[in-house]
Amino acid sequence: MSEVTAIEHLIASQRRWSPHATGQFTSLMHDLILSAKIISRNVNQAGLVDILGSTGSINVQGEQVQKLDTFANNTLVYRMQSSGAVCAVGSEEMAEPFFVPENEPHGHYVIFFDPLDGSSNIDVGVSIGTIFSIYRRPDDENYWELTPEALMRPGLEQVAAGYFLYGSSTMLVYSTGHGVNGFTLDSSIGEFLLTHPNIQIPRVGKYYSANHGYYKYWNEAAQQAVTTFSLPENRPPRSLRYVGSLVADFHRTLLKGGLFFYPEDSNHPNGKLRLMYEASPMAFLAEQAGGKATDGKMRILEKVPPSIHVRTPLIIGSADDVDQVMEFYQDSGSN
Ligand code: P6P
Repeated sequence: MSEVTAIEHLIASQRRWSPHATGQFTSLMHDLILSAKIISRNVNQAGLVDILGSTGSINVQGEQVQKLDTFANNTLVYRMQSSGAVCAVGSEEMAEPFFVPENEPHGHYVIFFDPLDGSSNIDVGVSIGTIFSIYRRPDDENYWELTPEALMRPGLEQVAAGYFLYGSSTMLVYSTGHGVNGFTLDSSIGEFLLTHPNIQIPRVGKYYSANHGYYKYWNEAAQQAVTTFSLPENRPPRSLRYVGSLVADFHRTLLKGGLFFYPEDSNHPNGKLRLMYEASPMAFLAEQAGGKATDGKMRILEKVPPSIHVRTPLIIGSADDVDQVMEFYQDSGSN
């Protein structure tokens, strides 16, 4: 297979699906990819320079902010602001979205990201990642009337979504609504090359992924649903795989099939994962790859967020596995 870079693949895709593209999205993706290469470099050197550990500050989520979290967020905000393709940026690390001043170069895209998902794994060398979700600016909003509320749109309206995975290799997996493609960073030339064209998630997988430590906090439907994977009556049990980084757990689910399961519990009544920059982008990818994503009551992509940091339960992965879990939610009447 000839070497195809991520930008070459994007331009070819636009020729087919978006012939009137202005180049703004290409510019955005170029600067997003550059940001990820910079973050990847620092993640891979983290053990060698004094960048491990916490800054000592607490973010809007009430979580310890790791030094790499701050670096990743600052890198992304700077590159997105200077791309000229973006009018607003929302981040897990920022209480409110950043709006590009009207007198600075700006474009019609809005981007939300979790700059370094899985940060609790940074110091122990486990895969972490950057998750992104891209919308077009609401057309009915004049630039000077852009407000955080105007940006709260359902995941169905995403124009693109994906993630960078900083693991055994650095990967980019994303979709613009025409299938899901994976690219692997070839550090010798500094390019992401197409390695996983047209990813399709198997209808049934070998694994399920959940934090069993919270079992006693789950409602009965969630407990029964997970038990059907761990203690099935008439077939071998599924293997449990749980990394604790959504990007790593979802990437395995996307490629190998299975179920990722983070339901609400008595400590997280609305779930733990954030809708705008974790669940929605992963749901966009899952559905583009033939999978499903729900909160136990409704399709993730149909949820209208009341605010940027709203949380949601997440049941995502192989279509048949998600359907099987939903049977327990429907039987229990908890949907
Ligand atoms: P728990 C990481 O902090 C994260 O936001 C996701 O990446 C991950 O899937 C989840 O939280 C892990 O949560 O409660 O199992 O540690």
